[in-house]
Amino acid sequence: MKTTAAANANIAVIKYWGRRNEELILPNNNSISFTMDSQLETLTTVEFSEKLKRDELDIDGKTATEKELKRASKFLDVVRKMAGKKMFAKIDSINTFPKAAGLASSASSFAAMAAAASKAIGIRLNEKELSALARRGSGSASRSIYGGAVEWLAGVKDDGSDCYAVPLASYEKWKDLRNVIAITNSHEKKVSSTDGMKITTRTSPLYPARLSSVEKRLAVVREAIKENDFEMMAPAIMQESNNMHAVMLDSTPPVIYLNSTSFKIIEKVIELNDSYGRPVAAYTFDAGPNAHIYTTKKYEKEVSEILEHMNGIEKIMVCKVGEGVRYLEKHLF
Ligand code: 2P0
Repeated sequence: MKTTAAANANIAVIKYWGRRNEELILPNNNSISFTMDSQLETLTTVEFSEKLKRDELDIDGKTATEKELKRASKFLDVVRKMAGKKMFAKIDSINTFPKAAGLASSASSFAAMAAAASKAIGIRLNEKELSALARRGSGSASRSIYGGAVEWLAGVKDDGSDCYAVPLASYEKWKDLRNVIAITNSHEKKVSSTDGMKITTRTSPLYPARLSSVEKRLAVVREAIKENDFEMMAPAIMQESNNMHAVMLDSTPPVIYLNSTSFKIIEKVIELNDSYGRPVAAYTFDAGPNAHIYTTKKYEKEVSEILEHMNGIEKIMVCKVGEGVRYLEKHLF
């Protein structure tokens, strides 16, 4: 059966950086994100067929590279094993935003692919099972199954059976939250997250300190999400981004994703918060130089205007919090 699913990217406020199991993609710590609205969306159609000799993948209207196809096939092998079937699949996937620009397209891609492929092959999964399946494609994809605020539980079991995401708050509860995104470089990143994480966990002397300090920030953000309190979580969001980029820089070779514009944006957000005497905005950066400035509806315009006056920014987008994975009637082929 041909099946189409849509999923949105998520932007973490407490980050996943480092795995305890590479093959099963089990992280070293819990992470928390907000799922974005459909400006950062992936649509994916999957159809399994006895007639195909291998998996076929098109991304954004073009035949995927061998590397992309290999990664998708490896993921589909997990789905085939779960279903006890051997058929190959035809997949079409489109993104509404640039691939691998640090906008977490692998999260929306594998969340959509997990939903479409599992249904297309005939297996029924609940949300936790779907989240655990999406995780096998890309760790952060486990979080894009749900809308609103989401926590991915690292779990403790070796087989990963307690490693999946759970919803923390609906998107209605956080409807006034905004992510003002400043694209400072839309080119594909040089070091993949997978490689960057390995370098950090193997070589950074500061990494163990990150793992012990992240628990405190997780607790603060969890509480703030429950209380719907932006000011409570804003300092923890910025500390968390700084901490992750600090252990990246502490690695050998250093893993550097931020550029000079990213640092200028950090300074501007600090100045803005100082001018109010309280945090009205919080920056966070993923494995890329693009800034995600979380703020509330009230300060969205002010944050955008500050960015509009800066050099080195290619594009500004304002995202709201969005919904989780969903199935669509209309197919891409
Ligand atoms: C996160 N990132 O929690 C962290 C923060 C980037 C920095 O999850 O396998 O997309 O390379 O596609 O899951 C990016 O890693 O990993 C990520 P790969 P993934 O959002």
